[in-house]
Amino acid sequence: MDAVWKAIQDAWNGIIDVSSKLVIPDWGALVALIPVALAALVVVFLAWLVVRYAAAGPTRRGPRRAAPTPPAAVHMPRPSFAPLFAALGAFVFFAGLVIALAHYPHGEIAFLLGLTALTLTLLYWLREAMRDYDAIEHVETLPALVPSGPPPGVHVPGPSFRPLLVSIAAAVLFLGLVFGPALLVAGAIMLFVSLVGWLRDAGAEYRATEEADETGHLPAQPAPRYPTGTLVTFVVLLVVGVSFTVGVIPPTSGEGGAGAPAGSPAPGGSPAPGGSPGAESPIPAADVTIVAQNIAYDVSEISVPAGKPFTIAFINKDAGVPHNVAIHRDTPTGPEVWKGEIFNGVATRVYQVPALEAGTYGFVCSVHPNMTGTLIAK
Ligand SMILES: [Cu+2]
Repeated sequence: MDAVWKAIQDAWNGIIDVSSKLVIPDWGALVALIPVALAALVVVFLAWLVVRYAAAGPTRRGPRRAAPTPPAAVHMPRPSFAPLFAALGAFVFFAGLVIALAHYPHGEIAFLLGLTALTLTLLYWLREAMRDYDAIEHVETLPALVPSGPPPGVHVPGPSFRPLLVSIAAAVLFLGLVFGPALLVAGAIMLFVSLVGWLRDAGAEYRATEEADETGHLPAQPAPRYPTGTLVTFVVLLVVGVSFTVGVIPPTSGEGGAGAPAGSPAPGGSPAPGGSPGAESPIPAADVTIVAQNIAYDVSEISVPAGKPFTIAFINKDAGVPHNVAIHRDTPTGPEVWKGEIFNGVATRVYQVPALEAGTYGFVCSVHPNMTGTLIAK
């Protein structure tokens, strides 16, 4: 009788299992199907287009267009395969580069072949262009296209180096965002200097325009002096910023006085020299390692040394799901002793945990109370 009951239960569980797959879709798999669906959509659209085009009557195809004739004095290059060849050459070049990098250090031949192909196609284009050039009827004068000045009543600001200076400053500022605070500060000072200068220029220009309202005469803006002083200042700032960023100044074993503000950019700017080979390892060195996957820890019990600080390498393998490790007295529901930072997967943190008295603790995810384990300090 029990066996029959068991069979019925199994069958029912099977039905639930299958229906749950229909009711609760696997979103990951569905998302992965989106490109396929898009490709199918494109194919259907193209097929529809071909059918419609084939069915369209001749009148709907538009009148035949006359071959374009360029206006006088305009030279059109003759049709040429050179751009197509050059594109192919560029493709071969980049393919060679990729292959060479993939087989480093043995793939130079692919790179050289690609380079040769690109060079040959570009030379072919050059020859075509020179033939074109030789075929041109040379004209001595070109029509004047550039007007000598603005129309009357229109004021045009004078030439200025300010936009160039502001661009340089902004570039340094953005480099600072990437490489560290020293360059950021240099860029900010540069930006401030160039913007204040621009403001001054604009003020002077505005006053001149106002004066012109009364005198009826607006003097042309003089050509600006070369901003030698500003550029020298920029170079000095850039050199100082770069030196701080790469750690040239202050000397690493230098006096403590200058170390505090400058110490921070140096480690951020360049990775620790000794750490690069070991840093590749996916599991960082720590006293204990805990993995979270599918909203569960991989261990149910861990042991740590009592009475001294220790480290937990916590690997969150659930993409986009927040987890952490918190330590509670006695059991996972006891009073909280210590709480690690909550962070989204996939990511790894090494927690620095302060010393615990010997005894039994529970560890738990602050986000998912069902993720628990036992921690023994001894
Ligand atoms: Cu969790």
